[in-house]
Amino acid sequence: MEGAAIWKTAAVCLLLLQHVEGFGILPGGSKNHQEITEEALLNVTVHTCRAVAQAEGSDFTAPATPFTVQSVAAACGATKSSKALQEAIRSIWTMNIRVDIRHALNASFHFDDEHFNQGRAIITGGLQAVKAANKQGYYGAARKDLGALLHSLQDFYSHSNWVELGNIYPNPNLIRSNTSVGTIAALSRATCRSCDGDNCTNNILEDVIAEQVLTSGYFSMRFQADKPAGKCSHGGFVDQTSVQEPTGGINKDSLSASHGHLHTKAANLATAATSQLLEDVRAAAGDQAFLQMMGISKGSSRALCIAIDVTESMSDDIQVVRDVTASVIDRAGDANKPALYILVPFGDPDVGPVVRTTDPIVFKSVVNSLSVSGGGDDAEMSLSALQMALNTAPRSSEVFLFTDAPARDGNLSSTVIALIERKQAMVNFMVSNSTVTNSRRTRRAVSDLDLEVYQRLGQVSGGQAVEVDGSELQLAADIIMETSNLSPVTLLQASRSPGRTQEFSFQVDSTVSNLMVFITGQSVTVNVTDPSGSSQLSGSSGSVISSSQSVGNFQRLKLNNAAGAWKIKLESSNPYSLKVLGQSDIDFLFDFVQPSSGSFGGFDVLETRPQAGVNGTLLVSLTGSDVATLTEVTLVESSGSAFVPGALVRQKDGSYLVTVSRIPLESFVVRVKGRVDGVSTRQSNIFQRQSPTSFRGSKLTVTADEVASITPGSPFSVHFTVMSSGAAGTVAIRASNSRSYDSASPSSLLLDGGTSNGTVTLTVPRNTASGTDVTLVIEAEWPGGDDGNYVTRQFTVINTVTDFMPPVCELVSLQTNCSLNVSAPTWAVSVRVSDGDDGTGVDRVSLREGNGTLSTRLDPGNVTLADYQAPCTAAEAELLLVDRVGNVGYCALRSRDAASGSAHFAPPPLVCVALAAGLALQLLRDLDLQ
Ligand SMILES: *[C@@H]1O[C@H](CO)[C@@H](O)[C@H](O)[C@H]1NC(C)=O
Ligand SMILES: *[C@@H]1O[C@H](CO)[C@@H](O)[C@H](O)[C@H]1NC(C)=O
Ligand SMILES: *[C@@H]1O[C@H](CO)[C@@H](O)[C@H](O)[C@H]1NC(C)=O
Ligand SMILES: *[C@@H]1O[C@H](CO)[C@@H](O)[C@H](O)[C@H]1NC(C)=O
Ligand SMILES: *[C@@H]1O[C@H](CO)[C@@H](O)[C@H](O)[C@H]1NC(C)=O
Ligand SMILES: *[C@@H]1O[C@H](CO)[C@@H](O)[C@H](O)[C@H]1NC(C)=O
Ligand SMILES: [Ca+2]
Ligand SMILES: [Ca+2]
Repeated sequence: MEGAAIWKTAAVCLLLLQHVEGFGILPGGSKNHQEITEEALLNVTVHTCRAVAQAEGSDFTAPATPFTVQSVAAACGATKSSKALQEAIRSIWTMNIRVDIRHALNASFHFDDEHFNQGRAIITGGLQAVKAANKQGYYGAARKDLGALLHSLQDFYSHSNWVELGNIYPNPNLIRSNTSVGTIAALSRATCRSCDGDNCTNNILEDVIAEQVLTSGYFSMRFQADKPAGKCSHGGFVDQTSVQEPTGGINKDSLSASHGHLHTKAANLATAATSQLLEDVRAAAGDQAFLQMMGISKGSSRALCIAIDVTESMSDDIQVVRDVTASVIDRAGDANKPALYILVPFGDPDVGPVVRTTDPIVFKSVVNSLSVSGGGDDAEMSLSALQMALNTAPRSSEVFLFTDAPARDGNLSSTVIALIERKQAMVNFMVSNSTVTNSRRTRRAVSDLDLEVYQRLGQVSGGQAVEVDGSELQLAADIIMETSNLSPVTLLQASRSPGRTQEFSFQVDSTVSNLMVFITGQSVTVNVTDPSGSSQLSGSSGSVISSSQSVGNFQRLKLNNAAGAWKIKLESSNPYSLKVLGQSDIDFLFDFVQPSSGSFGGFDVLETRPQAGVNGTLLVSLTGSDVATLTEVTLVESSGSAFVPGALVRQKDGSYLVTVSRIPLESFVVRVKGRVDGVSTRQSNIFQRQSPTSFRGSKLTVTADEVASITPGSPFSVHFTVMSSGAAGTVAIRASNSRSYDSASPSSLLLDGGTSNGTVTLTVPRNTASGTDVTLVIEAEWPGGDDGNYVTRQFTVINTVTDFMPPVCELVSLQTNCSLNVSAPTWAVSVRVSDGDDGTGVDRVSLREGNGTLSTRLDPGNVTLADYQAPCTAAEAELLLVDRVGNVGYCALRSRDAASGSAHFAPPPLVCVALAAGLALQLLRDLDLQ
């Protein structure tokens, strides 16, 4: 401990802390939270896809081990979902590692200090929220809650003596609320002796082991921390309790930890426990919903989101939207079927309700049944509708907004931009220019100034704002919505205001097809040069441009695919925007992150704008290829050509931490370049991609409390802090939430000494359904709107759960007709499924094992009756019984000795399924026995 001076900086403490507090959070020689989480997620996803394939009677080939995102998506028959799967896994493990940053010193989150019941409550509370959110279809919220609770679950195996007690299975009671975690050592009971120097192999007391008493290491960074007498410490030189008697520690966080000799066992148990919990989540959700949570869908992994003005003047346009929607859905077919459909009708003052469905037929019929009415004055609530659509849409969605009116709620612009940045969503505005006549004159309903609001949002999001005559709307919508079927990648995006003549270049790789150029702006001349040097003007078709269409203020060119360096020259003095899209599997994902300290100290995904003017960090992952590598990441300012290059550090999991020397205050996009190996020519294996979304840094920093799940009925407060790295003064504050719940917050804050605190108080109405997700946006802005920042917090509403018991089954009748002289011998069984008098009720009964047929019906007493019939060759089956809060039970059906007509009916025994790693996963089949 020669480095006592080390304690002088909190930042260094945090850095060191992360090396000891829980499995590592970044890859290294030992297994860390990220690897444990990813391995279990991929495994359970494979199990689920296998079960779905079996149920559909189709073949399933498990991918080679180790599983990768690509190979799992392919095995699931969903190669187009690989980006969404990667995004899902990333959002789960980034929430997992966040626990070490946001709750570093809270023992309960890490099962330190013998906080077993508190730790278990974090897991079971989180699990209820995950199940409730999945049930409502709020998969984004489910992923966040899941990631956070997995951290604590995994820490149990590293920080407690579960491994030392000789256990070879996970502790099933960590994911159940109404059971005992085990015998926890009394506060007065000694559990450890001092280690023999550095050798801690035998420091847990023999009687603790013999009596199977649970203990965990105490941990503190404070000098002279008061550890209760005789207790084990966490260990490691940051842990100040480990120098007190009994010295040493018991954590298994890494191979070099105090109990590093047990690290591998602990990490394997943590992986098995993670799989066990995921299997429980899957059983509660059902296979299809679980796969949706993982981002896997058979068609496109994207959502089709439409916001539409339904006021009187839209009557003609609505028919166009119906037609276009129908043709987009029909053209998509099964191969490109959107994973989700979202519709937000809006007028004035009414907005919504949001329609969310995965069924194209339902969606078409909802769109067809839209009717127009009212609208009051000439402006409508278009940004409120957009806000609602963005809050509902999954990340990386594309939204289409149809209107013929200006935004009445233009003051929501900054909130909408915050959501666009957070969701990395693309918004396209289809504005049909109508006229309004008042007593004196006729004028355009949407003035140039009004249109600018839409244009700015379109540009920030990488979408278009197209203004067309009503008669051209059909054509424009057809052109713009064509890309919704393509899962497009952005190769280049730029805008100039005022316009000027400029040549842009972009690189096309051989994986790209369907090359398209979109240009908005009045009177823009376009000259495209392909890699061979041939050039062509838009408006004609030939060897470079295969087709070109122009409508309103908008042109779309389709280019002949050719890999290599392209150029495009735009000439206009009017403002214009340019976007080059193509179709390719190779794309990228990224987040701005906040390194907690140094280059290996962990990082937290930012839910705010990064700080402008100083260095910044991005976490970038390539998607859609196992053989692509990243060579360059650059921030390119949207309005000019200034750029900031990044320095790349490849991580063990294949992602890249990228440091840039400066985050611009001006709007910028993220551009990546890389190589695909195994592609023939050198020219064609270099790829370029850009973020459709524009971002910006801010000199304001906004931080807020972490919000766990919220119980409806009583107000709760979220504390936030605004800091300025520049001037002092008064900033405007705005807090909004995705559900329009009542909230109170200051309208401004004086940044005295550069910082100030505030509180948002939010009340979730008492009758709110469990699983409802809420996004809170807290914004701070300097007067004049030149600079502003925000922080978002997402949380799940959860009503108090009192039902911890799964449904049970009871035999009603069993008939066997298995005698040999019957041509197709079968057996049939009927069971009654109920959830007990105090239960929430049976939600779902499904077939888990068995190839017979199951039918269920509700009898008058609200009891579910399940009838199962199967051939005598298949004498066993198992039903999955789920109640309304997601408690999962199993019901074994057996016709063991069918020929003699006797039947065996009983709750299934504990069954151990051996895993390849030599571990066993103890399935929770005994829930109803406990
Ligand atoms: C640590 O102690 C145990 C017994 O207490 C002994 O078996 C083992 O060899 C020791 N390890 C080392 C590296 O000294
Ligand atoms: C288009 O650009 C190319 C290359 O810059 C140039 O050679 C060609 O003359 C241009 N064509 C027209 C019609 O301006
Ligand atoms: C609608 O917009 C188009 C293109 O911007 C313009 O040519 C036309 O005159 C406008 N129509 C009306 C009615 O304002
Ligand atoms: C970023 O800037 C800070 C403050 O100047 C510095 O301490 C840190 O080392 C820099 N980080 C990187 C990765 O350059
Ligand atoms: C803001 O709150 C934090 C704790 O949440 C506190 O440490 C800080 O002193 C407060 N700052 C001001 C200016 O009140
Ligand atoms: C995941 O699957 C692989 C390959 O089947 C296996 O080696 C590994 O043990 C599994 N892990 C878990 C936690 O199920
Ligand atoms: Ca109106
Ligand atoms: Ca129940």
